[in-house]
Amino acid sequence: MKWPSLLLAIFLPGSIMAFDSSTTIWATAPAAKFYDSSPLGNGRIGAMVFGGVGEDRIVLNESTVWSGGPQDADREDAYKVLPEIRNLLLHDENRKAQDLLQQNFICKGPGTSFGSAKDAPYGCYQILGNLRVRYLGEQATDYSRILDLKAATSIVSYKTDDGQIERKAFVSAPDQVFVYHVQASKGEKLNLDISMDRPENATSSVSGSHIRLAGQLKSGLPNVEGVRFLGHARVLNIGGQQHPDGAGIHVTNADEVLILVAAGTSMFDPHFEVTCLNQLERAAKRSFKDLNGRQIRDVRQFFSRVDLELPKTESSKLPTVERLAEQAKGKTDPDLAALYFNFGRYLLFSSSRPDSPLPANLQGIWAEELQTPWNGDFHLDINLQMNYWPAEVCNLSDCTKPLLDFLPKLVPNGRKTAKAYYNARGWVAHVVTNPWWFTSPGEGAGWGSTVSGGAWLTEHQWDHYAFTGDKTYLKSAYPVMKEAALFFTDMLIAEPKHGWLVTAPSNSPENTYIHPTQGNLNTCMGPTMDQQIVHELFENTIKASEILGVDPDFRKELQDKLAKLAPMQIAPDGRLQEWLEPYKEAEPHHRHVSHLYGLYPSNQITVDGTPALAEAAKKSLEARGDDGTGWSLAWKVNFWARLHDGNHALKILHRLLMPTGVEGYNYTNGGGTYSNLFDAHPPFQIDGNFGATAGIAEMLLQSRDGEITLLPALPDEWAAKGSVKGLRARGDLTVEINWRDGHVVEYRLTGPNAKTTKVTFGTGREPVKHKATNG
Ligand code: FUC
Repeated sequence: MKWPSLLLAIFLPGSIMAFDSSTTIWATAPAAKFYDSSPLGNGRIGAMVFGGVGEDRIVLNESTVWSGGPQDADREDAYKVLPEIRNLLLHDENRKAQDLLQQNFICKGPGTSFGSAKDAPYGCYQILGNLRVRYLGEQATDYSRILDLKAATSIVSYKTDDGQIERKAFVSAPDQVFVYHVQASKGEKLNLDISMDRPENATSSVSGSHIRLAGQLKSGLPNVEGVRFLGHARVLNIGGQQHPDGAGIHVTNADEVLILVAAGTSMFDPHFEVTCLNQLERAAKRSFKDLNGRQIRDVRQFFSRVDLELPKTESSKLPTVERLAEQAKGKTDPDLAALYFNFGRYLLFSSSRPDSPLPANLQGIWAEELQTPWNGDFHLDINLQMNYWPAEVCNLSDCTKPLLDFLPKLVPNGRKTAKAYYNARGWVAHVVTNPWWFTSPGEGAGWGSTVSGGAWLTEHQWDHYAFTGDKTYLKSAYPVMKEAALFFTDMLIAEPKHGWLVTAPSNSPENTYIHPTQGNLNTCMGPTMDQQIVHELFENTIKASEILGVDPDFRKELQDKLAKLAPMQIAPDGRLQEWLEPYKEAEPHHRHVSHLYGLYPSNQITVDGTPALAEAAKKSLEARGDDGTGWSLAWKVNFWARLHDGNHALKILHRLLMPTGVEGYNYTNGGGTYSNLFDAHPPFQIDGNFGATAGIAEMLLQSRDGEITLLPALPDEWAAKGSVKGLRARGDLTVEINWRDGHVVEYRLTGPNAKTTKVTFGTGREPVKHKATNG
């Protein structure tokens, strides 16, 4: 049974914890590091609560705290070397082509500064600052720190010599402020010092009950103003006194303290300081009870859309970090997967709401650093897309809005880049982008010239339509898809052996092949992932033009070119080929598995539709191995789910849930999970959380046009008994499934339109074909 979240407020420290183990992250100590702390967010403001006893540090974020600025990074004359680059590729002179690319076909200027752009034009996502609450003279026993996902609230409680303290924190979407409330029980008094700080580029000032942390970041560009930002706190107390000074606000002898923090930047709001003040003043008029009630109601409308029940075991009663450790030792804990799944949904609606100014970045909205890893940007060769994989299937379709709104804004720069490098119509984005819509190739030819980054994003436009059936949306998205397709109609060339149409130049994201005579290289033509993405883009654009009844001539052109695209190939060793030629890869266990894009997220490869390709994909996957970085593991969960091998998918999920202490950069393996359930690339990167959340959904439900499969990859460990409610299938359907002993005992499809859907029971045990009418 589910415990109502209100019960959380009344448990006594020291008593047996009474909470729902699939919706609560529980620790018995304050966070020692950032990766232990509790993430909170409202889609724009993020907060990480450490819950320390002597000092509680709260790391504050705001999603538009970005250094850098709009840079002109296109080389206007790059297209002049394109014929020569292509000629070299057509004559198998790939090394010379890659050298020429590096000289003439990368971006102008420093590009991403190789991931260190804090003070450079590309910029990076950064921490807003720290809020610190120092508790004077506290001794704590029976300490507990929980993150209640259902209420999106962190609750810290402990006993003191004289009573009990309870602290609740959340970031309110309705009130647009971070709320931090401390309550002392009878007999206990609160003596606190409150301050704000940031390691650089900011000053903090105190006035009355207000603390302001204000600053400006570097744009890295001459004559361009860097983003200005503000964290503005207001302190309110019941009982006791406030004493402001230069360092902060000291509260003495209070019974209850409420700290509210508004935050904003100049990126999209020139009046952000006034906006913050207004938000603060409005929130300060409400009682904590009122703020809390509004928070719970708001979060419920997102959280309650899906409910997953997996078998609970003795492990469910343990603190989260111990659950991770026990499972790593082999203890069964299916309910931990449900918790991880719920946490992924939670992270999505906490970092990406319909009104978020930017999509969730590499760290969602939770950075501790000034120089975030990989600039905390939007990588387009897997990472940004993976962030949104769970959105549609997990019934958070509205949370895709920041991504879907961001995408058309890439188009103007993307057109310029398409002209400058390819003399092509339409638009293109390469491997990375930022809030200033960077679309040029990266500064390294090897990795920077992936040409399908923008096109991959358009898949999310189509999928949004496929899940919702929203034709108005499709109509608004179509011009972006069309122009992405237009780019490729100009950009594709015929390769010499078969006359197939291929992208050139490009690469298979970040992977290196061994050329038979020219050593290790990246640059090539027609890498399999590009071909699959272009295939899908053309197909989706064709379908969209038919549905909308527009562009018959262009549709015909796309149909012709679609038929001529290089197909997926099976290499002599039986694997799906990653490149146009059957090259070997330099790193057989490379984290990117780009050529299996056709298996997931696309469904060009399916177990029943294309069994030979599915078998080849399986061989590729086996060769890549079961290890990887966090997001790589998450992708593999989805692959094995699509191959209908639930036990293998679960094996990878367990690998991802291995506790890790590794914090340096690791490019090969070492992926795992920190004690707060954040994904470790390492370091922390949120895509793995989102990718695995999608993977868990994919184990339970898969859908294509007019067709759904229930329990396609149910692992033995989850088979005994379980249920899932509220998942979404393509075709505007909401799905409920109950199972026992690996078999569906009951299911229900609901949707607004009466239609017939082919339902397959895909446990792999007894596939049965059914027809179901909605209702
Ligand atoms: C790509 C990946 C890395 C990392 C970075 C943010 O470069 O290959 O593993 O995820 O993006």
